[in-house]
Amino acid sequence: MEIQLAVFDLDGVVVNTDEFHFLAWEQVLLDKWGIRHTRQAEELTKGIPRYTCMELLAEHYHIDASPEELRRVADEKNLAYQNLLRTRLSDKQILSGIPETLRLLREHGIPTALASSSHNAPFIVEKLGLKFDFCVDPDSVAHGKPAPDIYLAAARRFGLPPEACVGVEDAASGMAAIRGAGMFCVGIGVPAMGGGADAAVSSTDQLPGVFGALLGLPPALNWAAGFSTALAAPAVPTVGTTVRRLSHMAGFFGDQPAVRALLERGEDPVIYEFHELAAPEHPGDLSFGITTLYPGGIGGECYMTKGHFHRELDTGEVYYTLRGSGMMMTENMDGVVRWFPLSPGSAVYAAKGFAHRMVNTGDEPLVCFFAYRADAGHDYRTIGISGFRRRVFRRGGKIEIEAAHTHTKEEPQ
Ligand code: PAN
Ligand code: ZN
Repeated sequence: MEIQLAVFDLDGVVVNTDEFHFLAWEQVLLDKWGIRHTRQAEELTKGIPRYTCMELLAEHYHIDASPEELRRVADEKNLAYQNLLRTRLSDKQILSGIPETLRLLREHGIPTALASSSHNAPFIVEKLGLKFDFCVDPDSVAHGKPAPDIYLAAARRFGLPPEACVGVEDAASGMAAIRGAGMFCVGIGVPAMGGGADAAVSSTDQLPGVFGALLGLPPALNWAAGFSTALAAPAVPTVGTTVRRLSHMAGFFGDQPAVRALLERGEDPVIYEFHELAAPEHPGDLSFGITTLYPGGIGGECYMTKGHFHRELDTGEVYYTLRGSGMMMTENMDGVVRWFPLSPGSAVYAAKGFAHRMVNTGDEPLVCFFAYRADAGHDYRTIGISGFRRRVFRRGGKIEIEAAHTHTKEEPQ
């Protein structure tokens, strides 16, 4: 799909004011009926309009009150909630990944709308300085969620068909509203895992990645949030990022005049970058990360990683391709050459004893996840001196693998 509008629910998607709702109910239930509100009972109220909440709580706590009285107390709860919003709302309530998501959409000229059933929504976003292009007035639509009305109203405001819009929700009723409207549904959390969403994520910090993919951008990985580890040490995993430009690997490409010409012109393109968990260098640990190798070539030779043997020669490595197309070129000390295609969804095993390098033969970034024994170490020298026995070219859209003239060892018989 080509995304033209992003529509967000508020609570649980953009902000989390659950604690304020809890405190407000706690206060009115105690003042009015001397009831001690529990977290368990609060669960009944999530994502539900306040009068219905009050009815559910009255049933739960066996409250004997007239419908009018219940409505009055529900209104009092709302006043208590608004008071908390006025006095205690801060950046802390903004969910992680939201500012980045809104910035990303703004940078790409995609308008944003808020589709919240809450009348407090405009106040909340205004106070937090969050910018949305439009906020649907819940009173302007005939039916609340799970009816699609509020999402359809957002699309109509921008004159867009629902198929060009993406909706984001954390509750089942909201996801039903998005799907009913015919929009692409991004679901957050457990309710989204049941198959009700077109894209399901476990938390909002994955939203920049989802929208990045919808915008056709290469995966931008949030390493701090993307690694879940239970390492003994370091307790907090550190992630190392390495960027290799042409100047870091000038001698690796066959066409040396072309390399020199580029560098002399002041052009020093990024060839690849990788992010890796700094796991303890212990044989029982695994190091893992992601490499992004950009598309391009020097004198027809495709961009590639430097490539290396592992210092502990007897250690293998797994590569899993997430995006792009290319190949894994490998060779061992005896000159046995093996190469494997890399395409999304395929896993490649670089066997122990084989030097390995990624080569991007396509038009988009080649992104691979890798994992290897954390104490394996990297020996760039051995293969760096002799060079790989094969070079990969792309000429006129055709991929050609050639024996390297510059290779200093004898070809195998
Ligand atoms: C990978 C590579 C990464 C970068 O993590 O280190 O793709 O390639 P070079 O190390 O050849 O520059 C790996 O194979 N680790 O063992
Ligand atoms: Zn390796």
